[in-house]
Amino acid sequence: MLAAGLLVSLMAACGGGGGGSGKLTLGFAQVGAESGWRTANTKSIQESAEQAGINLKFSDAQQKQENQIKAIRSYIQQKVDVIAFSPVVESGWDTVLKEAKDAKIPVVLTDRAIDSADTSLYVSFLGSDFVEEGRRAADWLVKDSQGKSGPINIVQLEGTTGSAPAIDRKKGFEEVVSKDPKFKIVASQTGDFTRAKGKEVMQAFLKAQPKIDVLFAHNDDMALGAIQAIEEAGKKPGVDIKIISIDGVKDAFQAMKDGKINVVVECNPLLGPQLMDIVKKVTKGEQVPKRIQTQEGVFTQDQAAAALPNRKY
Ligand code: GYE
Repeated sequence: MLAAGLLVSLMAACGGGGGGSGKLTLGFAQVGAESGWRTANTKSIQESAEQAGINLKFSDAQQKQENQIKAIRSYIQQKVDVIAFSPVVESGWDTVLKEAKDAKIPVVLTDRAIDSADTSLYVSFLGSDFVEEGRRAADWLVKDSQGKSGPINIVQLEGTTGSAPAIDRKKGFEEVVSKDPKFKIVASQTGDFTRAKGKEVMQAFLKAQPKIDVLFAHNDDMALGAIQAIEEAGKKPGVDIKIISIDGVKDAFQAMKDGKINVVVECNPLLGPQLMDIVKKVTKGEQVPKRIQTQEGVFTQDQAAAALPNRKY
């Protein structure tokens, strides 16, 4: 009886659902749940918000820009303290970000950038250098192909059309391989960053292309889907077709350990702690850098087994 009474009075004291608690509210508009990278990114944001005592409003746009715009508008209406989002595509954000600016709500771009000329529409960008990731992927191939005569036929599985990582990884990779005419990109198509699409497009590549030496996948999930297609076609992934991927999720490390992926360029999804830091700073009126870049590495098969137990995503 006593315990029950205490519980009721405690609940009464906490009434109001956290409103007026003085907690900061962050509205986060996520791209979707398309990849292992994205799942790790979402988890990092949710856990870090909790740890930082920040009230998080979270929405999943299912990879559709119109859903993200709706979510951002609803955060503006709810008068959240800060809006953060990972833009599904690069362009088409000016109108809604202008609305946020007029409402004096700071916006933080997380993971993916936008191509707007008006940089006053956001306070900070937090994420990776995708062009550099593309270059690193190609650098590995250049080294691995030393002394080999061409043509070396490459197929490319691109990320979501119009997204910053798809545009930039393609740019960085092609910038490097185009310097040597022995490299030929014989097919390049989007697999939308998913396993299912990666498999489907790789199946089509295998049917259409008489000789494929290398697959460059813009993310691990597409590479993992493509591995299934390659095996079903009776070929050995990592041997008959060399595979280069980006992200570094555990499943890709396992595939490297198994000899099926040759190299992974790391892209860190654990952006939550840095994001919460930025949220706290901007709401205090402190200056934050316009661009905050994450530190990342490149992993090859011989490093995969040792690195796997320590992977955090
Ligand atoms: O590489 C991919 C995800 O924007 C960096 O999005 C991110 C990319 C990541 O779907 O797996």
